[in-house]
Amino acid sequence: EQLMENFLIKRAFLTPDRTAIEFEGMQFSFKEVYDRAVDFAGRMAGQGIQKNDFAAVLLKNSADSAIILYALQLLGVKAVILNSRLTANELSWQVQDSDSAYLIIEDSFISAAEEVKESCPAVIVLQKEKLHTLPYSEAPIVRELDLNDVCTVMYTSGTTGNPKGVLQTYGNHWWSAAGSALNLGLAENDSWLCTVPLFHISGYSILMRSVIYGINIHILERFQAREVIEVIEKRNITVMSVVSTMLTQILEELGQERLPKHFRCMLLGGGPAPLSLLESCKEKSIPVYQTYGMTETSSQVATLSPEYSLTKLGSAGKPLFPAQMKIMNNDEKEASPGEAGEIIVKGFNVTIGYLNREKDTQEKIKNGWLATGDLGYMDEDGFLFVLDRRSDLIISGGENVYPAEIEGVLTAHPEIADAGVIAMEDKRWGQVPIAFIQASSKTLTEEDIKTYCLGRLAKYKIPKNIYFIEEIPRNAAKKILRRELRKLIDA
Ligand code: S0N
Ligand code: AMP
Ligand code: MG
Ligand code: MG
Ligand code: MG
Repeated sequence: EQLMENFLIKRAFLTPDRTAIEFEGMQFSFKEVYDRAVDFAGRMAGQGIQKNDFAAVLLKNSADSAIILYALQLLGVKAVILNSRLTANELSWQVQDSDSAYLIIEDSFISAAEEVKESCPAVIVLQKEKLHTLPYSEAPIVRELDLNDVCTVMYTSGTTGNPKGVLQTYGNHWWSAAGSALNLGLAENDSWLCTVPLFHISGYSILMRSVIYGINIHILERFQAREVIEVIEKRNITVMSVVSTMLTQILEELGQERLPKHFRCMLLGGGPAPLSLLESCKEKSIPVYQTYGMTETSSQVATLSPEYSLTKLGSAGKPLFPAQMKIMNNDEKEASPGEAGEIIVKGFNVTIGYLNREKDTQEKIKNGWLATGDLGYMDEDGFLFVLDRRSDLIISGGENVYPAEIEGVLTAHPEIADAGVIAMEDKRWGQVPIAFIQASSKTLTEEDIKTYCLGRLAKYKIPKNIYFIEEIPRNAAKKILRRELRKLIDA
């Protein structure tokens, strides 16, 4: 046991009057956030939610969504945070896999929730906008939390195609926030702009930093470059988290303008950063901090410190204070400087494993070291350079796309004998998936395939181009030869 006072309770006690959340012209102090979270907790308790239950949440970015997420922490409920870009099929799978007893939704997602309920009839759906009208019951608030307890579950897929629930404990979030502050620094007037989704750790980690540091989080429902620039200026934003797609749009929108002096940190993560983008930011004096992190590390695990942002351009920095990192070469030995290999990480921000997946957990985490599957090297000074993503992973605008998952859906089509998916470079999204199809009928068209995918795959996973070929190249072990597929389009 490692007990600590509930983060929100502690924060509301320490700095009750500081602004905690800004959203659509409204401001909430930590005291107000706490009071509202207690109220939401009471309404949810009235519906039977209890400590240690799993509750799935399907929410948009808003102040109330953030407060509901805090309310679940007050109740000691494990929040299974769903990606709202997914289809009902994909959501149902995660609700079932996590055995969530509750599904808390944004009212506008009601039709998806109804579909989820068809495959998970026992799940109790609670609509966000109606929560405050439900009967209030005095909720047993978890005043003291155990850092080893699971706080959140976020799903990521893998090479097998089936998503796995990553367990994030209170301790993971605590140490992630601490490590970030020890590197980026902390100022009392900090205000962190959150336009990344709260359903990703990129967004959720900002919520945790807000209560742990006592700083304001400015939430936008969606990303829009012009609005972002105005908010940074008018609301005195000092820090913002972005993926490359967002930063590219901010740069375009800025044109000859500059970001104000009070803006001190553009935290860039979620995927590779093109050097040209980093160079343009340098020209425009945008203080970019490249970071490397993942759902399994509860956000950043390495970040470039400010003093190296120019001399080590392109590096994702050094491991944060509470984390360790090594590169393992093909002989499973620690690589020498400059030598490429798999990035492995260890630390209090690293997940304890995958929900109900003992075997996957043991394969990925050995003696506390998590094998990321990503490739990189460290230079003589210990700076990390990420070379390539974990096996086959495609990153589109910060969303992960797994070829195996798409191939599974495609080959289930009666007129598709075999399918292979690879990435194609894309100006807006960085990468997008494209598919090669070995059809078993002569009448199957590109349109048929895209329509078929629509109900089964989130939009960002639907192959942008479809190529019909005679046969999908596979090796003796039946593994798809993606390099051969790539040659077909490069030719
Ligand atoms: C890039 C975003 C904002 C684009 O969304 P936008 O512009 O709002 O699109 P919509 O209006 O919703 O839709 C318009 C059309 O575009 C399609 N679409 C939307 N998103 C994508 C996409 N990503 N790829 C492909 N297509 C997309 C829609 O389907 C729609 O299509 P049509 O018109 O056909 O209907 C948005 O995608 C976004 O928010 N991306 C970022 C997600 C994110 O945060 N990822 C990071 C995940 N990783 C982590 O959390 C770990 C790393 C981490 O923690 C971190 C990351 C970044 C910064 C800091 C950290 C940290 O360590 O703290
Ligand atoms: P997710 O947990 O969905 O955010 O995915 C994390 C993955 O994004 C990592 O395992 C990497 O493959 C990739 N990634 C994150 N940061 C970087 C970076 N700085 N450079 C290249 N790839 C990155
Ligand atoms: Mg948009
Ligand atoms: Mg990702
Ligand atoms: Mg088939």
